Amino acid sequence: MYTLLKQSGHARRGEFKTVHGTVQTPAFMNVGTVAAIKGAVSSYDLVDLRTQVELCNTYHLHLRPGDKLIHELGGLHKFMGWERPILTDSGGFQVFSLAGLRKIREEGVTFASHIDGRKIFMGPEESMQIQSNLASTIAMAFDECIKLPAEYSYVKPSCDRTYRWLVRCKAEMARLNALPDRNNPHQMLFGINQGGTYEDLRIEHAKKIAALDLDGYAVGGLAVGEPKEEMYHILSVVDEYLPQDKPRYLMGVGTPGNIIEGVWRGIDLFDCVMPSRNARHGHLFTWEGIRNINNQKYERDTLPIDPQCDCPTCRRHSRAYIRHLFRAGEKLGQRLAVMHNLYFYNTLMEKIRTALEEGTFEAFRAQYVDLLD
Ligand code: PRF
Ligand code: ZN
Repeated sequence: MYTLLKQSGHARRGEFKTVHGTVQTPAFMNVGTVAAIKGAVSSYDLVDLRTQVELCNTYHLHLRPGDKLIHELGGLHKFMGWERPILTDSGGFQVFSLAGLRKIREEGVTFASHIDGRKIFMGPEESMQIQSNLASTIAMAFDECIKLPAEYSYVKPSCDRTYRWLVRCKAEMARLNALPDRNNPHQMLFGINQGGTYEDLRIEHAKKIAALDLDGYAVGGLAVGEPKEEMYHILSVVDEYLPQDKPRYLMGVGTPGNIIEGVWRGIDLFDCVMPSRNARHGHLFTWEGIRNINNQKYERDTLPIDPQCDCPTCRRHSRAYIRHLFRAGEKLGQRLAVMHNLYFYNTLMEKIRTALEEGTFEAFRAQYVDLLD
């Protein structure tokens, strides 16, 4: 259940109650695709990093180790030792971005596994069944994420089909939650708005999915190749059609600047591989801008990555040490860098929440939106 605590323009400070605890929003979900954060960051590290929600992927976990096994072992929370909320993405995006040769039909999608090429079918019912076995806190609807730019004549029928898939997802989730052997019989379902960059399709789709009274709503199909101004425009367009009393999630976004602009336009939840992926390449976020720790100039630098940061890495280690670890190819370098970047993103959200509470978000936005983009 979502409670709006304070609104400033379109930006929202809220609280989202789940069976696995309450999420303070706006929040950033940390991506652990295969039930692991890349860079050897554990569930107990995530507690230190003040992570609120972890995101895992239906597609990957279905292929390996298999959702039936995770169900037998008591669900994803128990399996990975994480007690706070978990959101699972539906496979809708991964099937379209990772899998080989696919065929889309009304029933669902046939595709080849990126692991062994094995042919697999996934439709709305299969996606819900897998996510129900995983027993995540929040399941995402099975959708088609369209690559942009795309013709109206492609987007319109795709969007209509994604709506019909959502109706099937809702019915299947209700059926699954009523089964006697579920590890999370209170699993929530979020719908996903699609429509490319076509305003009329976005609005029509948003209205139709809002009427289904789901637990939350995502805006999908953005940050897939369009200029960021187009993404911001679509967010402003759909804002008034998404229910005020439900959380809104912008999928796969983004830079700190994108997040600030998303919050500005009424978004509550975000996820992105950027903090962990960039960290693994030595690209570190700081309150002074982005630093590449591989740079020669850090050779003798005894300061922490960010003097303003009190993450587990910055509390103990110098830039010189982390640079050395990267140059020596030590995995520890990546781990320390990922911990810092995730902590940075979680702190960014905390600062946004405080700014919203104190009525200073407009100034915060002006200060950081370009610095952190
Ligand atoms: N759909 C799903 N997952 C997603 C997206 C989407 O459109 C995106 C788009 N940025 C990221 N992850 N199911
Ligand atoms: Zn730090």
